[in-house]
Amino acid sequence: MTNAEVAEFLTRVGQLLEIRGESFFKARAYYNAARLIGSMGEDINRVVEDGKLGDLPGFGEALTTKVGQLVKTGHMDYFDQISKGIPAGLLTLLDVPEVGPKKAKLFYDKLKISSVDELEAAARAGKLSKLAGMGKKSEEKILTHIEQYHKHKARRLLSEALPVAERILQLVQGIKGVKRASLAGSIRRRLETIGDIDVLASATNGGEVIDAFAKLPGVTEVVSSGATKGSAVFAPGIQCDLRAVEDKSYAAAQHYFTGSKDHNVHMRQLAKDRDWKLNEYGLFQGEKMFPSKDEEELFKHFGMDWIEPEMRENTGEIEASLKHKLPRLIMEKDIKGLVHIHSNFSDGSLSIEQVAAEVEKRGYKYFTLSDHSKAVYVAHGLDDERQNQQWKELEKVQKKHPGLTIFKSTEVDIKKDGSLDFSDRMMELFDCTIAAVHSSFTMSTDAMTERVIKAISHPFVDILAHPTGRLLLEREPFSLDVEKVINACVAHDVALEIDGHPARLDLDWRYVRKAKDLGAKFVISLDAHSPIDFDYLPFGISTARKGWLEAGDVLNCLSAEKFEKWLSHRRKKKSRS
Ligand code: DGT
Ligand code: CA
Ligand code: CA
Repeated sequence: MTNAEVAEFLTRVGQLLEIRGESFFKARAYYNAARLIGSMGEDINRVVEDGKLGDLPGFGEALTTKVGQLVKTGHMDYFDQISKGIPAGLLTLLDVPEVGPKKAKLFYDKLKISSVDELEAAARAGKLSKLAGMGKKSEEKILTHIEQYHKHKARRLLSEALPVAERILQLVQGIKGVKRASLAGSIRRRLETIGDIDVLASATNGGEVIDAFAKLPGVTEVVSSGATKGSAVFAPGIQCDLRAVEDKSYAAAQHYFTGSKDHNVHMRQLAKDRDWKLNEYGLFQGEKMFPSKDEEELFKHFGMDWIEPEMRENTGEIEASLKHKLPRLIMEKDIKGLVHIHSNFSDGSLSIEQVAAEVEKRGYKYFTLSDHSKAVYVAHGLDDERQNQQWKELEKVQKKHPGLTIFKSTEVDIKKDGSLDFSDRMMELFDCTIAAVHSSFTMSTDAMTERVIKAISHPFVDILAHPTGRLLLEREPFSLDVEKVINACVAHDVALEIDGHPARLDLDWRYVRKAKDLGAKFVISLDAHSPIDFDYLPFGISTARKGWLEAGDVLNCLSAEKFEKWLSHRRKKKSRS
């Protein structure tokens, strides 16, 4: 199990205890353990193997035994014990946004509700509003949240699905008779959310490969199993389709099953225009098959360059490939410095020294230390005094790391009226300011757009962070005229952030593409709060790649000197005006 999977499981244990009406303190031990394991840098399997589980803060003997069993076997007796007598459906209520264990328990105790459908029916019948602590407003809210739940329940974050997919791919590659195997579908295109995982394999014994697939470790349910196609659910509840093809069809099948569907439709039309036929078995002229050893050769038959999977969304990549004008997409190794890192001065878990060590260990040359400002009090945002303390500490750490440049930065809150959470005098003292909306999300489009543009127009704002405020599968973006905001960023030479946190990936790649065309600059950030967040870079990168970005579009591909020059250049220019 990954740290994230263990964390999710332990959160469930805590929620179950609360539903059972146990004391909150008991549940809290599991929530704390979940948070700790979910955010720590060490692999939990390693910690268990090394017998160090009991050394973790808050881990007494009982918790150590239970979590140890979970990590070793994927199973926890205690969970089975406490979930006895609780309908499985009751736990799914917790997947509805803002329905916590307390409310779930209330709905179950008073109305015997144990499924989302029953909850919806009760809300529609006006029964929820009559419960203690509920009202018409909260009932309406629940209905909106149920709508969201239906929309999202079938999908997973890329970050959740990708490790599972990579593990499955490895296992498939090990199945006897498999010659080649690869990921396909949305996961290969690195879409931000994944419906199901698609894997392709070539083999002469397709049926046997599918049989073996259905028996792989991690399979919790076999959905279907045939001669060329199998479907199974893998822990933690992600479905995977495996197709087995003959090796001579591998290139065409890989292309077909990677999609997107719209890209495929367009490619098939190109084939038709030439009186050819393209499908998952190959490219044909009459009965004759054009041999293609790999996708590159398949594209070559059309006079095209190979198209990166991330770009296959039918947004012009086919035309660009025909003209040999595809961009050279940015890669992880192009990134020279890390942007938007929190420390324990606000809501990060690492000290500035630990952040510096982490950044250096990973081979980057600089980072921006961007803690929250005071308005974000839940995140212990900094006022002037604490900001000054943070700077002092930063300078100490900077002296100890001469090879690293630490930029004095802030994630300054954009207040409701578009003003910023630091005075102009303070704003000027930062090397790099990142402005972001953290509250009052429900404003009209016009008001929100005006608010954000006012912030962008501030003479000392460098970067607009997570521009639309979305949380994937959880919170819709706020209502914003994104194109207007992009234009304002271009006009004021403010960079747009691609927040690499896999639950954000904000700016969305569809807008990234538009912003690039409008002449915007970007940073790819981590929005890191803990060591594990330093692994988020691939997600920011794939968002940038899906938006066709090249290294030259992204400011943190610059050397520390050039990045600094970009920042100071705007400071001089703006303080003069
Ligand atoms: P997902 O799973 O919803 O995140 O998205 P995909 O793109 O992985 O979709 P999926 O799993 O239904 O199908 C995998 C690929 O198979 C898809 O990207 C393209 C191809 N494909 C599926 N159905 C069709 C179809 O009706 N026509 C064409 N041309 N291709 C299809
Ligand atoms: Ca899929
Ligand atoms: Ca599929």
